[in-house]
Amino acid sequence: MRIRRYTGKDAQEAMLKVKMDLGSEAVILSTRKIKKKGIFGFLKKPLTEVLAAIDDDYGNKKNDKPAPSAKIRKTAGFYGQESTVDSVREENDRVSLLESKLKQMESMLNKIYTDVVKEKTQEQKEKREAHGAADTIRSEAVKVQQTVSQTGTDMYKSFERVLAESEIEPVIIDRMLEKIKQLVKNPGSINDLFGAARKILVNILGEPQTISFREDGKPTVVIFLGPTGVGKTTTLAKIAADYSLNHEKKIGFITADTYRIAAVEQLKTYAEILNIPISVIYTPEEIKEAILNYSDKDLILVDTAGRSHKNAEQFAELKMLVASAQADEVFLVLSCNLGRTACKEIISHYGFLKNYKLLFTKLDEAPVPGIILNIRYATGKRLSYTTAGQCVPDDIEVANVENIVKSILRTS
Ligand SMILES: Nc1nc2c(ncn2[C@@H]2O[C@H](COP(=O)(O)OP(=O)(O)O)[C@@H](O)[C@H]2O)c(=O)[nH]1
Ligand SMILES: [Mg+2]
Repeated sequence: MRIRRYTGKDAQEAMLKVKMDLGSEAVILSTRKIKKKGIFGFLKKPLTEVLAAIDDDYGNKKNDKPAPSAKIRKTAGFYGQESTVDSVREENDRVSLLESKLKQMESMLNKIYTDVVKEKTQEQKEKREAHGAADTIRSEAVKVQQTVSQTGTDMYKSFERVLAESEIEPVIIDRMLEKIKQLVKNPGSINDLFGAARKILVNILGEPQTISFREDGKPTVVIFLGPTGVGKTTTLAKIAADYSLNHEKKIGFITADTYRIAAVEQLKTYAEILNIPISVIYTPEEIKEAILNYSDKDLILVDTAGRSHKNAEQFAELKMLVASAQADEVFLVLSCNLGRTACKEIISHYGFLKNYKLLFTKLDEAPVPGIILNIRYATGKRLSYTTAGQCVPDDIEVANVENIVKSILRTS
């Protein structure tokens, strides 16, 4: 058995020394407080002295039960003959050790408590600050949202105004807005609306179609209908010039417009210039024979009088002519400078036509081409050509949907 004495500023420090020196199997025989020796010793804090022992054979006795771990043992019996005074002293030492441990624990607890309280206060402070910040962010977000929706509303209003100024029918504007809202969930700017509108308009206007030629070798008969003065005769001459000069088609003219002498003369002039034969018919029945006479032609273009759709007798005659002609293609010629109401009336009067293509003239005179969209939307009929000037043969083209859309949206 080895017995050693260890001192420390407190029991903990002395115990640590025991453990380091003798290992954890050491047995604590006693602990006590001691005053340092010397003149000033009494002024200093007392030290703790620990008396510890370890069995010398401990490491060799493999089969022995391991010694109990370091702990404070009642000293009586270990030291053999101990006096009662010693026992009391040891008891006092133990009490003071426990007291010091308790104090340590108390101060540790106090420290933990202070730390916890401090942390809690800090946490609460941070929470309050975070709440404050969240409130600020929330109110800012509400403001931004309001601004965005306000801007969004303004955006749609401005956009709607552009369409209305292009004289688009309100029903079409509503449908477009509906569709745009489906396509563009969060418009960043009015350009997003225009982008979507462009696609919708291109879709509504559809692919234009020109004359579809018969493939059975027989001439393709095309009849031009529409109100007076819209440009039927001029347009017919433009188309004839294109097909005869650029596509080498053999063409024949038939005119049913004998209402005005000048009208016949007008077409005759173009016929002479273009070297195209012309037949003048005075009754609807005559058209069959006139068509038969052109059986060697590729294309027969039939001009009609600008019958007023308001004059029932004149209009009945026009219907008879259409029925008699059995044309392969009917072009309803409308001028872009017609008003919206006039257009609606015309469309409803020409509703007797089974199939026809839309041909718009005077794009150059129309401040807005909304009529093209309105009529295409109302009738569902194909666009064909558009004309933009009096010049024969130049001022005609296959309807350019992209340009029409640009004009409607006033974008370049
Ligand atoms: N500005 C302009 N005038 C046109 C256009 N097409 C025809 N016109 C003119 O409109 C007037 C009537 O044309 P016309 O062919 O006689 O019409 P119709 O009565 O329907 O046969 C004429 O003075 C034409 O020169 C066009 O695209 N633009
Ligand atoms: Mg005419």
